[in-house]
Amino acid sequence: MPANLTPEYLAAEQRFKSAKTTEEKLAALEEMLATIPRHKGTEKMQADLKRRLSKLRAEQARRPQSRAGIIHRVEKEGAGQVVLVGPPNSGKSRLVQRLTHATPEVADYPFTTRVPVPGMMPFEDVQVQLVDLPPVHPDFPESWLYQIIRNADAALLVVDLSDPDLLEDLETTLGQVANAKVYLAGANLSPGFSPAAADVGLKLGAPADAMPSAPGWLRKKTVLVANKIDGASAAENFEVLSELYGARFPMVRVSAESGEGLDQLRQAAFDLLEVIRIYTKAPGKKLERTAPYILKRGSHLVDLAAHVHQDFLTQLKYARLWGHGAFEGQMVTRDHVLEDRDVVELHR
Ligand SMILES: Nc1nc2c(ncn2[C@@H]2O[C@H](COP(=O)(O)OP(=O)(O)OP(=O)(O)O)[C@@H](O)[C@H]2O)c(=O)[nH]1
Ligand SMILES: [Mg+2]
Repeated sequence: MPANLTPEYLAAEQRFKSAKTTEEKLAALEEMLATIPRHKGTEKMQADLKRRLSKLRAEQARRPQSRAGIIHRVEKEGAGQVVLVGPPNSGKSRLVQRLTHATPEVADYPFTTRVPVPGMMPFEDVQVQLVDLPPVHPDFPESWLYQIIRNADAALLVVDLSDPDLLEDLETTLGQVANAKVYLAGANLSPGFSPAAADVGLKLGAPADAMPSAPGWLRKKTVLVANKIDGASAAENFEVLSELYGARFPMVRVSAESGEGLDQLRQAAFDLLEVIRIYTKAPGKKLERTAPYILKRGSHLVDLAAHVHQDFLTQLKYARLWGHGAFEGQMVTRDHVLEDRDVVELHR
């Protein structure tokens, strides 16, 4: 079976080959594992990646930390990991404080946050992991910050609408992530991409063009979060911002302070992940939508089967489906494309 490796995977592999430090190797391997297509044809490769990862991690743990300084990383949890990226003082920590149970420090001066602070954001029946980060700015030149951004599933780019230097600060942030070969943009150009943000009526970024085509670049799906709409000159600044960046990013307007726009932000963060929630049911049992499996959008019945139990991969005969565009309990086969909130009864 052909492995059908994605451009993301190949770029990560390229970075692994040119990596010099253990940290760079680890980050590249993690990305390879995250982006390798999950099917039978890649099982050996997946296992091999995991082996190399655990060997490197062990090596790293044995080394004294003093020389390289402390490296931070954040294990993924829940339906997916969304990092908050932005200039100093834009309200990233306040947002994470409002949306999760985490308690990052919030202060009215820049460079408050020095380490990543993850928190789980409840959204309907799942949890999305938000990660508060230090500001993306030349004065905080820690390479682990960019590794965390590269490794995340998606990003919220948070700016301060009351900041007189809003545009300059935003460009500085974009320049910094570009140095790390990360291109933040709303739309994904891969075939079959269905614009997530359209679900919530967001203005969708036109497919942006500007990502350099040089090897090693990584596109990170991003929503531009215009924070502090309660602040001075916010309305005018938002106008300017949407004119300049509306084609590149879907945008949401929020106030972490008043809470305005936060529901839309929750929806946008979930949509960015491009996942679907699938519920299983045992034959003869009641239909309930609890404890969903999380799968990539576009997944097939067989992907769910593999998630539920390895045995189903070979033994699955058919399934019954309750959900979109199907009549109740319709029989479907391995190639059936699942949709968000489908309920599936597996038979072998
Ligand atoms: N008026 C107003 N103030 C806000 C809002 N969101 C955050 N702030 C204030 O802006 C300041 C900075 O907020 P933080 O959350 O610490 O900003 P940050 O982006 O985490 O800053 P760094 O950690 O330095 O990168 C604090 O004084 C917050 O209370 C908002 O929506 N409206
Ligand atoms: Mg902060």
